[in-house]
Amino acid sequence: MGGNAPRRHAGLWQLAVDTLDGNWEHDHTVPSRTLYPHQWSWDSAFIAIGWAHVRPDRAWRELTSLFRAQWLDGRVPHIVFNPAVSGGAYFPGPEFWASATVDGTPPVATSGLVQPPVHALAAWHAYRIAPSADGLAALRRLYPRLVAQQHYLATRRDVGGAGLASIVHPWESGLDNSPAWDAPLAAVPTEAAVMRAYRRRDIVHAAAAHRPTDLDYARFVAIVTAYRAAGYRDDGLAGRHPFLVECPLFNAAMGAAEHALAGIAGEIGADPGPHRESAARITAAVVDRLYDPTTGTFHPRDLRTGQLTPARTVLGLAPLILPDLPTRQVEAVLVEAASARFGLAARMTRPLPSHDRTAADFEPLRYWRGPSWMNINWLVRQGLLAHGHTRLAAGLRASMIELVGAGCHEYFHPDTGAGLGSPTFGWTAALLLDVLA
Ligand code: 2M8
Repeated sequence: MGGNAPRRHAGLWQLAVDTLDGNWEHDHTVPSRTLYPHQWSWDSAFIAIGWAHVRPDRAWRELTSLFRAQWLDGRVPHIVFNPAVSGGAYFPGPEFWASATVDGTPPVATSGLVQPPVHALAAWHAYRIAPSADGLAALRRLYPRLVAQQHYLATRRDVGGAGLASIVHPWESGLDNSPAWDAPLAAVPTEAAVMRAYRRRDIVHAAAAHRPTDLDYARFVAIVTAYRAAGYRDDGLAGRHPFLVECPLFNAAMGAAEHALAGIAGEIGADPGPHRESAARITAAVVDRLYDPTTGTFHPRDLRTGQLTPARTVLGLAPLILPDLPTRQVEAVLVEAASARFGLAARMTRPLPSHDRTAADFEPLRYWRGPSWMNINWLVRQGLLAHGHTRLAAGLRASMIELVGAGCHEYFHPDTGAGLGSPTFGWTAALLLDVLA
């Protein structure tokens, strides 16, 4: 496998290609053979971007296989289970989700949750990396499915009624145990949360101190149990569901998806107009609902209390990926990003951490509570480029390349750069290719 390896980083490029190749599994790429041996939704989107640089055919197969598992209501499940992998290899496995018992689900077993809708963005990005007749045909096939995904989120998940999608589980944010979820999670009934009739598999493969806690898992399981008991239906969520939050990253992804869909629509001869209008509405709602002028950053809104959650996590920077974010918010987010909390600079040693470095609950080793992750840094870099901040984008890029020098780890110690979690992680490899190219 060759690809357009930039000479200066030929070794790193090859490492990333080998990592992706090692994780390739007939029609998708696993995030990690040990920790995550199935297909994950937003992982596949990021991974498709990497494949576009070296094997565009795989980029399209990756997205196509994911969308083949789309539910009739338009939701794209966050896990598509590989029937060839033992059900016990990952918890919670297919039996726990029991998707086959629900109407409108695909023949393959899936979870019932979603993840940030970065797929249109990824498909459009992948196509521009590797435009071709096959790519165009893939875009045509994907377009109605991407539209259905957006429709599901914009309608059934608009629990707050203000034009934003709610997530019904921290897993839907992709930042599972972020301090952003501490406040809403604390309200999840603990009685249900402490019953543990299951065995975690993650801590067989990764250090328990680098993963969510047992209490986090108990609550994660309790929330899925509630959603599953209602057949994963979304009507009446406000009256019965224990976790309902409007997340800035999730909704920024939803807005960015409309911008990407406008691009795709233009390319395939569909009408981009409605996508531009939806994008403008989502951006306005993100600003209106999730921006806090007193902190100068974005926060998740907990629909159960109506309040913004207090933690200043990296989620707050994500709306930068909205190309039509007003200048006032762009400037405010840049101040937040450049502060001691996150350390963005034209010359920076380490990429952005996942949580405010100055916070008392900053944990440099624990998953989404401090460590640096390539996908979030990639998204922020895209946002910087979209708003013309090329020097900051270059600084961030250099720090990302330096970070992954030690290997395509899942996440990294935000100070030492030591690799954490899976050592051969899909989206780290894929997004490294994108920033190197
Ligand atoms: C992590 O989440 C899964 C649950 O979905 C887990 O911890 O088992 C998160 O980092 C998530 O963002 C990611 O998509 C997934 C697979 O890489 O792992």
